Amino acid sequence: MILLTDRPPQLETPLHYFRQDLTPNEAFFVRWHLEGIPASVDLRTFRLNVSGHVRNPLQLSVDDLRSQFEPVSIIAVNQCSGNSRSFFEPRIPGGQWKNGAVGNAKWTGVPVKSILDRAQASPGAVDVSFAGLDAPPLPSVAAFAKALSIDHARDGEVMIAYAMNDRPLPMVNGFPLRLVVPGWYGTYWVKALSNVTVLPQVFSNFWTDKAYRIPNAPNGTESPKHLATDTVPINRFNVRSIFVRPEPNEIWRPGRPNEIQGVAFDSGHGITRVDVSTDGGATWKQARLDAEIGKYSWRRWRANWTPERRGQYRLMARAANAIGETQSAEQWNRSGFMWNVIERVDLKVE
Ligand SMILES: Nc1nc2c(c(=O)[nH]1)N[C@H]1C(S)=C(S)[C@@H](COP(=O)(O)O)O[C@H]1N2
Ligand SMILES: [Mo]
Repeated sequence: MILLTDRPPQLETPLHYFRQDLTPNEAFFVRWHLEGIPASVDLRTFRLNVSGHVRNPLQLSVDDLRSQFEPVSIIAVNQCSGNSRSFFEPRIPGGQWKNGAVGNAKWTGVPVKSILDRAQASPGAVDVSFAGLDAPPLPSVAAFAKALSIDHARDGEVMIAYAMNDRPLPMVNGFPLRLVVPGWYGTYWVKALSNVTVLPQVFSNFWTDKAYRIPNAPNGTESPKHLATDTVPINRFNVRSIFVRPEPNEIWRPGRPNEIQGVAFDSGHGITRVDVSTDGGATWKQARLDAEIGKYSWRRWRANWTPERRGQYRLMARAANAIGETQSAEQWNRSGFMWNVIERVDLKVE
């Protein structure tokens, strides 16, 4: 793993792990906001509390979740809003992620809908908030919590996961429970989830009102000289691809056949096409797509290429989805969120 900060821990996944469709638990990226993260959880006493605007408040153990509800599994990409932040120009403060603040895993758990049905959320419910076990260092710092609209929380896909790739969640990825919000940025995927609160009004805290907002403009873009005044909470993934091979500054040999490889994903419409250029964008050809393994999973793409001559090459990749959305030519916002500029990687042939 690539260490960005140690308190709180922020760890980036090295690219070579993306040669597998599912990112191994041991190598999954790690992002926390607050230093006071849980280091152990006693399952004998741990309870998930479901309360607020409900007729039947619940306290559920992890065993209750495993034994009393029908499990569901989904393969889904979890990506940090700030993935690839280091590529923005002008540069943006904050975690200088390259492309590894993302991973694809099989999540197993219980739909939030089933839990809200059992808790009998009252009519008039507006939002559902989700909070975890991590604690702020000072009373003046807001505890980490996020919220979804009641309709989103009840869509049957948003789930409380107790397993990742068929194993318990790693401690740093939210043991024993985390929220999974398919197609939405990682900030909503609350880890070490302990409190679900149904609210009769719109949820509001630092993490929704001040942080994790994007310009209310196409692709969340604004100009450094004219910052947007109208902003909205970050939400669904845009379309993007990532080069898996070659890796930056890899050296390939002239005359030798090679496979260029990458992954692409969006918020669930499905990747339908990826185009690749080996000459800095002058010409493009269509990549082959591997079979889709889930609409919220990433999809692998490949292109054969035999570099003829020695030299420096710029490879580019541009993914498109089923509703015709594609990657941007340029993009900037003050937080360094939602990077989806047409991917590029430089490689030497010698
Ligand atoms: N409790 C809690 N959950 C959290 C966070 C946090 O700081 N505390 N960070 C969020 C952010 S911004 C991201 S990108 C994802 C990262 O998930 P991972 O560490 O499992 O990769 O967790 C989310 N869930
Ligand atoms: Mo994030």
